[in-house]
Amino acid sequence: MNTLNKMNEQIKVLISSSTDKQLSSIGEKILHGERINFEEGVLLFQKGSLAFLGTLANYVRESKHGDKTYFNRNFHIEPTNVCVFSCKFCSYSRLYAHKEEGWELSIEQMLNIVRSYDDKPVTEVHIVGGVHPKMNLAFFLELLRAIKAHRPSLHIKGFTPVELDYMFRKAKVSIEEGIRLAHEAGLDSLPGGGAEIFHPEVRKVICDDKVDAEGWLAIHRTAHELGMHSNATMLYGHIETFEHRIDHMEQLRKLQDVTNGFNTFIPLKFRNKDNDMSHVPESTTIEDMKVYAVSRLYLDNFPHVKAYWPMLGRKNAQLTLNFGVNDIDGTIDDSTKIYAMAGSEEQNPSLTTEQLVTLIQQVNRQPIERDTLYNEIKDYGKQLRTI
Ligand code: V47
Ligand code: SF4
Repeated sequence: MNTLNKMNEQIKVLISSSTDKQLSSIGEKILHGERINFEEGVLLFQKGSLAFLGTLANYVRESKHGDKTYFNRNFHIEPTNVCVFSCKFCSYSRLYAHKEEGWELSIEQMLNIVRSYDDKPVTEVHIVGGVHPKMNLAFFLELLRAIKAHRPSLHIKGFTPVELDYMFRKAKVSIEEGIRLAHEAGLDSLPGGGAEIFHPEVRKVICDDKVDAEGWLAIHRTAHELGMHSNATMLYGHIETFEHRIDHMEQLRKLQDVTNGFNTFIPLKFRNKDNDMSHVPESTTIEDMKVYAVSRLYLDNFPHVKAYWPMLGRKNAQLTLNFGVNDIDGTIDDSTKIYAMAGSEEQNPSLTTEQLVTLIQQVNRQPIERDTLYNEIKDYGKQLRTI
């Protein structure tokens, strides 16, 4: 009996032993590849045990990817931590009014970061930061062109709709025109940030002044229509309800049905250090695993679910690989400040390729180095070995 058939049998036992008819019926649907609806998504959060959710999510994960677990070699550039917005959960930014406390990198300084990777086999640069009025569309178009001129094969994944919406409005260009200009200058794809929780009840409290759900989705839709891919995140574990989480995923699932442009969904655990929401307790590891599992089950049209290990920590990232996750981000070679500053255990979030490969093999999965678009670069096999 192959592994999937074995799991299929296990799930049938799990379903038949469940005394909850609604959960059993959701389990049957998932086993038959049927889509679950809003109410069923909420019910999974309300009633699904860790074992129930984990078994189902792992079944979906292994049906889609087997043991394959992707990572890529990337580095980050954070142009500035000065920001005109004031998200309550943000430990990273310095308000524009106190800009002298923050940093601002020039194009030359950012190019120097790119140059410092000249002899390294990185495939992606991830550019994301605060929203600084001086760093406008023209500034970033110049940066994109300069990076591409220096290293044409480097995939540039950059700018959230928060940054893009601000720079497009300031430059008085439409979303379509703005994305087209950025794409022509070298922007290859969009990262998933800025989504937080789409529902206005939550946005009003935690990030009232930045782009709303409609704007976020419109920018990703436009990028997809122009042939670009993107990711989506969800900041969970603060004031949101189960309904808010499923509403967030529902909006993403609907857009993906139309464009098929999303690669990866990345749940981001809220960390409470040094921000205006420090009084809000952080989610438990059990809740974290449930969020990954329900994400895998609800977002049936997303190819990948990613755990961002610098935020979760290495051990918990390993655990997620049994709860629907098939990607654990990159070997990030720089000090990504946003999470260290928000209280992540990973104060120095850097893993060599060898360490990342071992991390994946230790939990009996198969590490695959990928590029941003999930083309496979190297298969390391399941065997734990020295490389
Ligand atoms: O949108 C900010 C989050 C995001 C906190 O696309 C926080 O591959 C937790 O989106 N606790 C930006 N999270 C980073 C991001 C991302 C990261 C890795 C990979 C990709 C990708 C995208 O960081 C923000 C916000 O949701 N964030 N503060 C905090 N205190
Ligand atoms: Fe600015 Fe982003 Fe921080 Fe919000 S999360 S304050 S938009 S840097």
